[in-house]
Amino acid sequence: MDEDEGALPKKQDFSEWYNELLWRAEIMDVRYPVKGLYVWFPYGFAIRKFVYGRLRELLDRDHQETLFPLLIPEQEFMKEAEHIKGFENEVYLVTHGGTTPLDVKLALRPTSETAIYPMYALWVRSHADLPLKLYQIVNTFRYETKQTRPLIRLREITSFMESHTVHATWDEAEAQVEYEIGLTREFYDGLCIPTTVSKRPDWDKFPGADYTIAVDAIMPNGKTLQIGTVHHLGEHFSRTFSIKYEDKNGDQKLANQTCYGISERCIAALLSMHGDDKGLILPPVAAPVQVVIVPITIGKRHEDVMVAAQNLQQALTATGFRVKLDARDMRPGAKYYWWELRGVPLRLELGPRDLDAKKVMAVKRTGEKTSIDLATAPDGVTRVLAEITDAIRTKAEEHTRSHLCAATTMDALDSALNEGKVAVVHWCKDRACGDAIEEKTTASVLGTDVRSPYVHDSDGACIVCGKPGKATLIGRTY
Ligand code: A5A
Ligand code: ZN
Repeated sequence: MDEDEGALPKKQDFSEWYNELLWRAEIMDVRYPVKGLYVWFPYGFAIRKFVYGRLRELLDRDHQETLFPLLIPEQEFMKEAEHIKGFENEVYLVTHGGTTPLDVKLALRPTSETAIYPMYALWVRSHADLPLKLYQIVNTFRYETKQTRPLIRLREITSFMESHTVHATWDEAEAQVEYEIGLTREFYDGLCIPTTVSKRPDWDKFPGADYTIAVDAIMPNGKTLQIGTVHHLGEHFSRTFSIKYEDKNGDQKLANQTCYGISERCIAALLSMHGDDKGLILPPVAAPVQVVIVPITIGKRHEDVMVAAQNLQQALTATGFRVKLDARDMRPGAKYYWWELRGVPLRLELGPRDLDAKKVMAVKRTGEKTSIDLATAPDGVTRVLAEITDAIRTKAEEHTRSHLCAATTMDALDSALNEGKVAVVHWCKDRACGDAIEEKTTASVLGTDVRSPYVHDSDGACIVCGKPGKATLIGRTY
């Protein structure tokens, strides 16, 4: 995998660019012989480690991590009516143990409500046991019928973070939903991924939820990707699974619940949002290699330069940076290409002349050069990495802002969508008007109650019927 493969497809040809990048930057191998299942290359898995490390850190503030079984008895799975309706066509069933047909068929979890909640029913006894907030990061299986794509639509979701909380009252669960939205936004903000948050229309909520708040990112081609969802489950599941607690007066009450999920789509968004025609661009927080040192050792001073490069690596590593010294016997240009493709935020070029000037040339993956004093290199690198993060964030924000626009007529909406934009319209929240929008545009009503620095949650006349409506996001989705 090097220059010989020719140039990467341009990012404007997003699908080809994405697929080729996953291969060349060694993120996923798509050759596994089961549809919708993919293999993490070690480099991709290293990115995953940093991204999910961050997610764990955020969750560990007030959740505890747990691990439930993969297999769910079919009859547990079949208890909650809406949940079944939503998932029955997507569930893989284990029917045999060896050659013996199973008395109780076992579902591979598509999500774990029906694995976790029967246990919650045993664990929750009194108000003193609440709130209960657990999460797990596991694989889940969904027999998806839409086109599968690596990191985006999987039949085995390998990195499903699901949180499941239990509360005394509906209002407390609602407060938890708000908290989790905040947490999701903080997570994505750390990855420099701008998001729009909105309340999904009723027909698109999670099966078994009172309501669903979704977090979307606008991908390079203007399609939206749902990169997280928070669900208020009300008493739907607590009634089905009998999750009850004794309140302070000694009365038995049904608990209220939330659940919340993020998958490796977060990595799809990370790679897609920031990359360019040369390859990945990783924000330093998510980069397995944050700094690569390339020694330029043409001529006689090979030894001097190598010693200085090693010292530099040591100083930076001791400060806590993830640093690679690329001493391979390759042309410097080929090394630049290699690390640019893999999204390393900062390259330090060190040659004899730099050494004499006691400086090192710093080349940002976001496209600027600057010089850093060798004597205070850790400070210099700290500063430059922060500038790189800012540049990545600013570019992503500009992309998102420029892909949002308002539309007040159906024709304007249609042409905005055809230009690859996400539109803000006013909608009265009637199903019939929502259907009209979706039929006319082949796009989706993403949601109302929009929270985004780029969109005002305003009132206006419904784009279909003219009755009072609310700001609503409309987009073509993955
Ligand atoms: N139990 C709740 C959390 C749940 O399952 N919610 S969910 O169905 O909405 O999934 C959570 C998130 O997982 C979605 O918002 C989406 O970002 C991601 N996701 C869902 N199906 C996926 C698939 N087939 N491949 C990759 N990610 C998926
Ligand atoms: Zn209407």
